[in-house]
Amino acid sequence: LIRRTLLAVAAAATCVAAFAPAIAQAQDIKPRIIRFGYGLNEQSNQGRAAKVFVDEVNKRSGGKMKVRAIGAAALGPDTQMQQALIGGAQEMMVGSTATLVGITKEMALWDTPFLFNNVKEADAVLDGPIGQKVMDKLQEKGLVGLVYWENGFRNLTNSKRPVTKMEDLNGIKLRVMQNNVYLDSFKMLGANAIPLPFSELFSALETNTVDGQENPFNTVLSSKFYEVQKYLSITNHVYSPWIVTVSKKWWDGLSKDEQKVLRDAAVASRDFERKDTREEAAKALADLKAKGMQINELPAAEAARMRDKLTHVNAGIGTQVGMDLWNETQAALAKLRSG
Ligand code: TF8
Repeated sequence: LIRRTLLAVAAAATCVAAFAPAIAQAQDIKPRIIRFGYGLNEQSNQGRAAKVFVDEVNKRSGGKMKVRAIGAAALGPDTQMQQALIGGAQEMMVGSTATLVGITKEMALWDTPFLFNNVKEADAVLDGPIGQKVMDKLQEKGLVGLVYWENGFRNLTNSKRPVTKMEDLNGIKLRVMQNNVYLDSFKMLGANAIPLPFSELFSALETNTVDGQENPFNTVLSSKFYEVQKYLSITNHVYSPWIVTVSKKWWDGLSKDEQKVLRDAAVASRDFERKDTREEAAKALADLKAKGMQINELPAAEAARMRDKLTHVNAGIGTQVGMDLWNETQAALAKLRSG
């Protein structure tokens, strides 16, 4: 009897082992085509991370879920893609949080000048409860946020003159993102701020429709702005996140397993993207110099003057995002800074 039981147990074990792969494959995953739009070109940090997302989704879904990454704003600028996601005409995208402010006002939190002192603070807040809370606000508007990628600290370029003090911005036609905080901030500094979608920026610079723009070093490099901009002034005036979003209409029709594939792949893409972006940013200044850009830092006193001036927009941001969220963020940062 004992022998028979043992045999049965052994047989059962073999059975389980034999069926284990079948069980894993029995995840509820259907063949899916996912259009994933983005605004920069394929050779940018955004493009490289999009490729990682494609591979991760492929791997994690056993090849059933196929992401078509479509860059260079071929599906439209950020704001147009956001509407396509909300309406269910496009599945996914990555873009600036700043262009989402018109849809979800809490996103303006990330536009606060000098909010983060370094990327460690940015990661902690974006990946923590505050970042999640802001991301969850998208759901009421028909979007599901998955992760934040790093766009990076923004710096100023223009074709007129080195900006070494606030007054140098007077009369400079400066393209800003389509967002009231950016508009107010640069008006406050004396620039002639003009909102434009990113997809129109290169030609606007080339034709002198605008004189300058502000973006992280990585983008100045990958979008070849050095071809049409002579001066780069290191201002680090704000840390800019990107956010990976999904059409809620489409997301709600996915199985739990399919949603998990996308979530896990998004996290993997984020970890790659931040590392890649930081490595590129560390070398970018030397590259931009080699391309002929004239680079200047701001004297500490002038940087402080600009910073002071910019803090005038903070009260408005607090009201816009809600004082609870604003205070919670300030408290979280104070805690991070106290070590
Ligand atoms: C900008 C942003 C861009 C994003 C991107 C196209 O200046 O920094 O990186 O909008 O999604 O518009």
